[in-house]
Amino acid sequence: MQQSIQQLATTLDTAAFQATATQQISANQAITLAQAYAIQATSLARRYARGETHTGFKLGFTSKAKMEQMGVHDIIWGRLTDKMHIVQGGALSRTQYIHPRVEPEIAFRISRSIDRIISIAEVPDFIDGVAGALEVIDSRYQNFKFSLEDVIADNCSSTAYVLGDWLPADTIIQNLDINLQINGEAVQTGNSNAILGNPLESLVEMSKMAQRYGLHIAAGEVILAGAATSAVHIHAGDVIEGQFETLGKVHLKVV
Ligand code: OOG
Ligand code: MG
Repeated sequence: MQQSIQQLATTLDTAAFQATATQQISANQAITLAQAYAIQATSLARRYARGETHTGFKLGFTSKAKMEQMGVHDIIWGRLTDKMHIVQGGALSRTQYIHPRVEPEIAFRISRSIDRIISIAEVPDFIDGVAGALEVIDSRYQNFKFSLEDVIADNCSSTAYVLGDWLPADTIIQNLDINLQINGEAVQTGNSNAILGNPLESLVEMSKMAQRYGLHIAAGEVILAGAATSAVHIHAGDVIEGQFETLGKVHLKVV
C-alpha cells in the first residue's frame, strides 16, 4: 500500500528520534523529487513542533568524493536546526544516533536575505563570515543506503554540525588542504576546490535551490557547502579534528 507524505515523514522523524533505522522508501513505492522535498518539510515541521528552530541549510553531493561514496550524483539540500548545532569542542552522544559518520565542511554565515539567484562575484556581498566545520550525518535508512529521493526525504542525513571560529568573509577558502583526523590519525584528506571547483559556488547553487523551491535564506543563517571528502564512521570515545589551513581547526568528541 502506498503511504502518504505525512506517514512517510512521521516514519523518518521517528527513526531519527528513536535512533532506529527504517526501510528505504524506494523499496516500497516510487516518489518524485517534489514529494521527497515535501516529506522533508513535513518531517522538519514535527521537529519545529517539538521546539527546534531553523538555523540554515546544507548542501549535499557537491564533491565527486561524496557522490561516488554514496552513489548519488545530484546536488541536494536539507535543513539545519538549533538542536543539530554542537559547540566547538563539544560532545556528541553516540547512543542517540544510528550509524553516524563525520565529514569536513566549509560553513558560510549569511549577512542579508538571498531572494534571487546570485553570481559567484556577488557571494561576498551576501556573507559576513566563513568557518571550517564538521558535519555529522546519520542516514535514517538501513545500511546507510538510499536513492536520491530517499535521502532528500530524510533531510539529506542531517544530524549535527560543529562550526569553527567565524573568520572575515574575504578569508581565502579556495585551494585549502582539508584533513580529517580521528584519534590523531589522518582518515581523510582533500582540498576545498573539490567542492564545485570553488566552495563559493555552493552559495550560487543554494540561491538557485532557494528560487526553485521557494525558500527564504535570511541574515544570520548558516549554509554548509557540502563535504570535500568521503565521510567516516565514528564511535564512542573518538576525538575528531578537522584541519582547514586558513580556517583553523574544528573539534568534536564522541561519548
Ligand atoms: C547525504 C548527505 C550528503 C554532503 O556533504 O555531501 C552531504 C549522505 O551522504 O548521507 O552531507
Ligand atoms: Mg555534508
